Amino acid sequence: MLTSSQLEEIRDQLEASQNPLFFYDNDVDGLCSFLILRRALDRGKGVIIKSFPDLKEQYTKKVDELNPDAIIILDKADISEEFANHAEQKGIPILWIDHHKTNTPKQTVDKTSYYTSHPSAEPVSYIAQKIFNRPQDIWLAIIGCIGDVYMPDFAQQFSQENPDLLPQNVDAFTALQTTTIGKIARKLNFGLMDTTTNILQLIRYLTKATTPHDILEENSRTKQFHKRSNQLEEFFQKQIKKAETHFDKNSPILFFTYSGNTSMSSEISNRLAFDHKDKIVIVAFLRPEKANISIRGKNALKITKAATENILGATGGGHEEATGAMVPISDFETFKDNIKHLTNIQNYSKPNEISLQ
Ligand SMILES: [Mn+2]
Repeated sequence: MLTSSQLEEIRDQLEASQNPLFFYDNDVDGLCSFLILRRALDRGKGVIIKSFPDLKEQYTKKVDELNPDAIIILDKADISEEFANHAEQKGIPILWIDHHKTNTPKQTVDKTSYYTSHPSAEPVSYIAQKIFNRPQDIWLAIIGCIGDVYMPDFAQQFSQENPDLLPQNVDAFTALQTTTIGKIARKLNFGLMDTTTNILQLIRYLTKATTPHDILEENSRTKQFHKRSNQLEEFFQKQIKKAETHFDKNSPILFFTYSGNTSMSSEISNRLAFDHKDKIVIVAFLRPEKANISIRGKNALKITKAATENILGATGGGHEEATGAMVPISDFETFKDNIKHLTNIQNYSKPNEISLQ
């Protein structure tokens, strides 16, 4: 975790900015980090980062358009050299707060004010909450943390006061899959898979919301959010059912592929990993061009690296037991073969019996 003096430095940089522009990752941890800082400062604009794996050059247009006096990047492992150079040329400082291992070259990182909680890797919504410590934002930090499968220290008191939302003494994984806070975290992830107009409406609402109940409440301003998240929840449940019926119970690896309009490999793999704690879970969303893959379980990061290193154009990374990867569809069979051959890492005695479905 960051030290208290690092948190103070961050707070000073944020408070010095009159017109901050936030770029944040396209998930509930990124979203909650942004909301916590935006609410504390009561100023600034936010842009969701949809490029992967890094914050790409295309976002310099937003910088030109909004002309901020500071750029804040939240929950993104990498930024492109072009983006960093553009900000440098315009004299705009970049404050970058993250919790992943970065692959960004040092010379680019050095153009920013970079703070990471890696390797302990507390989520960015946890860091954000620790910067201003506003009690009225604790619930947002808890949603962001549980969305990233992390139980923050301030959750205990929240649980005592709100056992209906987060029962006491559950671990983060259980909280994500079985509690109301976990349900809200997933709903927000689904809510972010919508059109820009609808997402903006959701974020405007969340900027003013005061409790988790405001998110659960159906009213004219949450109508579209509920419609979208319910629709995706239904798709999600269908995929879980399908995975369970296809799953070979003797295989140490649960391998599941699906397609459709929406990629939700992270959500699907989290649920499958929760229901099969002794397995490696690999979930791939197949697009015409590429596969979006989530891997969960012991050594997920090692598996991800080893399964993508000989594939040109493949990317992958994340945390020890939860990663994401992208593989060109033309190499998806190679990826599968790589997984089959990764038996040394896992110490499986019968490598040839691993069947991928
Ligand atoms: Mn994230």
